[in-house]
Amino acid sequence: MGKKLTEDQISSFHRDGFLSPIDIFSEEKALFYRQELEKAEKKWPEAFEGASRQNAHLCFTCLDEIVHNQDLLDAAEDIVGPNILNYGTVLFIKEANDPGFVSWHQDAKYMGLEPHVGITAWLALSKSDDESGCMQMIPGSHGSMRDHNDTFGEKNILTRGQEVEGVDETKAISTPLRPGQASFHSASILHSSQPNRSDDRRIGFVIQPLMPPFVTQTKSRVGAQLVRGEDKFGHFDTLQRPSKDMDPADVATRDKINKIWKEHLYEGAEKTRDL
Ligand SMILES: O=C(O)CCC(=O)C(=O)O
Repeated sequence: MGKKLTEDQISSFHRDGFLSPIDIFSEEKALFYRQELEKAEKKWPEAFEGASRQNAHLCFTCLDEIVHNQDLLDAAEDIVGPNILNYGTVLFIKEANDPGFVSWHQDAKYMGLEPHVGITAWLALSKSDDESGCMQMIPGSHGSMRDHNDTFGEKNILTRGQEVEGVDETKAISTPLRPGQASFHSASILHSSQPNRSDDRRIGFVIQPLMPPFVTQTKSRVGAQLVRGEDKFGHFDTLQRPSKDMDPADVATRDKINKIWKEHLYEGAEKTRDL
């Protein structure tokens, strides 16, 4: 038994490249976070548009609290080890009956982080199931990196609309979650998600990746947060936690980090977009 995960859960993560579901907090607590997030969206709509959906945890205390949730970090520690950096976050929100989708891809392809040992925690703040477009994974596909094509598809909510062709979708496994549950996936697992055909928003808060501090950024220096243990390597600048929502200094840090992410994520692409 690990701190939170059983031996079976840990070995199934390593075998399949993902693990789901993992209980992190109650539905009531998830509803509280959803309400806080939705209040913030009403007050500062621009803080959730385009590229600002990235790293909102640097500006909003409710998201920062989730990133530092001890149950989440106990589960992550069982896979990543006792020293954990959080590289960043992305809000993947699909509105009710939203045609937005995510094509088959591997997160590690464009991030520049080596080696690919980090995990993504995909945390549900609303119900995520086949109807609302939950995450789908190809078990065991994390062994090698595949070629990706940039589609820049209008309804594709990935930065470049990047896509791996020829994925055998008959092998896909859905990872339905109730609010307050998470799935973990390897940085190199093939995954995707379908449009939201439900009448409610599908809100995924993605903490990506949680990684040991020996990981390096091969493109250019950027920041990360030490969320557990110690960092003896210093490969990343230290990012502070917000003490209140939308503090101008925190907004400036978020924008600086997102600018670097944009350079990394669009490296070699023919064009960029505000995603
Ligand atoms: O939320 C989604 O549908 C996709 C998220 C994703 O690609 C990821 O967490 O790596």
